[in-house]
Amino acid sequence: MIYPGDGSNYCDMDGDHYADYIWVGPTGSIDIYINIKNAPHWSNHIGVANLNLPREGIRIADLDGDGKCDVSPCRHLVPK
Ligand SMILES: [Ca+2]
Ligand SMILES: [Ca+2]
Repeated sequence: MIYPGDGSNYCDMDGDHYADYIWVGPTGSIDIYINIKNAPHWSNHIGVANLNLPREGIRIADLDGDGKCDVSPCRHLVPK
């Protein structure tokens, strides 16, 4: 997966098959806006976590195959 430098990500977080919007801040804050199927509107902001990592070290993908995206810190990807 190629990680966009601006922190914008689209991935299905709740398993409804519609991509949700995930913002990863420069220091690893993660905010989710669920796709409410009423473009261009999104759900209210859901603050999830702050991983205290540069965003380059965070990947979002369905890692366990359950149909919902997962957030994975990858410290080895953080530039030194
Ligand atoms: Ca979704
Ligand atoms: Ca998953």
